[in-house]
Amino acid sequence: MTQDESLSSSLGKANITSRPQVMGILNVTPDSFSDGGKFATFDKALAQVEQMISDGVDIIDIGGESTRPGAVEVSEEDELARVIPLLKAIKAKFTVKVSIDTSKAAVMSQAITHGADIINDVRALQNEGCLAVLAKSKVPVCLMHMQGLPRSMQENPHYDDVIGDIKQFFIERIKVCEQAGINRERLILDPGFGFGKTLKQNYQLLAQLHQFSDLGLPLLSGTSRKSMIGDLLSRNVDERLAGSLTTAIIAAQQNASIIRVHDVKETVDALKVLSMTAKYQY
Ligand code: PT1
Repeated sequence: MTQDESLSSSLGKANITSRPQVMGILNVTPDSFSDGGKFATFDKALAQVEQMISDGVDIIDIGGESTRPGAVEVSEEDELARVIPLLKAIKAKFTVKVSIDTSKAAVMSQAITHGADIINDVRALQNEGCLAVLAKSKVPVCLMHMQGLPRSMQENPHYDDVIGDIKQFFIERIKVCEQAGINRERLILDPGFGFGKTLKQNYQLLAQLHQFSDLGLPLLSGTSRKSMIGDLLSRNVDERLAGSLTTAIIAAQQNASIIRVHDVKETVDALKVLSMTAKYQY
């Protein structure tokens, strides 16, 4: 492993000369917003994982509950049935890191038992029992900011100061985690693009992502194919690649450690070009 590779493979150390980790999205929800449920079946999901690995993915993010605007919650039983067998199969077949996108304590618990490398929670461990499950483990956890809940979060987002309010939320959640016995060193922060934010607020957050760096924790950025791109450009979900790559680069330039994307191959290429160029900037 080269020095750059070893740097970029350790969470939190990413900077503009060691490119961020690419997290590839694997939706196993029948209503997933941009794959239209294409990978809803088990074999297709595994084929998708294999493709993402050959495209250079660092982490596979498995989600069994859609959290896009308007989505409704799924039962624990359904979510477990979608996520756990797939996690087991991926762990048995590949060596890639796996993140589980869930807000349910029971899913977190079983995921950790079956080798999940990261827990990714859009509700930042605020649901019953989540803090306790994480406290018993050693896995890193992503705390995402959301205003409201998926079903209605886009109805009327409001902030006094979008950056300041989200930073305050992070400070409070970090404190709660530490008090529950989850070390600060395990935490990853995500401002939650599209989760109760207007178009303008999403772009303010993207432009000011570096403002969260002083919390001293790795940042995750997830903008891939979202409305903030589609609404700005008047593009359907399958026409948002250029916009998505641009947001990935903007996040990477501000030291994001993990970029969550649908288009792994294209994002890895873009980030390699950024990284090569950054070596010669001073
Ligand atoms: C995210 C994220 C996620 N996004 C993390 N996990 C989704 N850590 C699922 C739209 O505006 O950003 N970070 N898990 C997907 N959610 C959305 C939200 C999908 C908004 C689409 C939109 O189009």
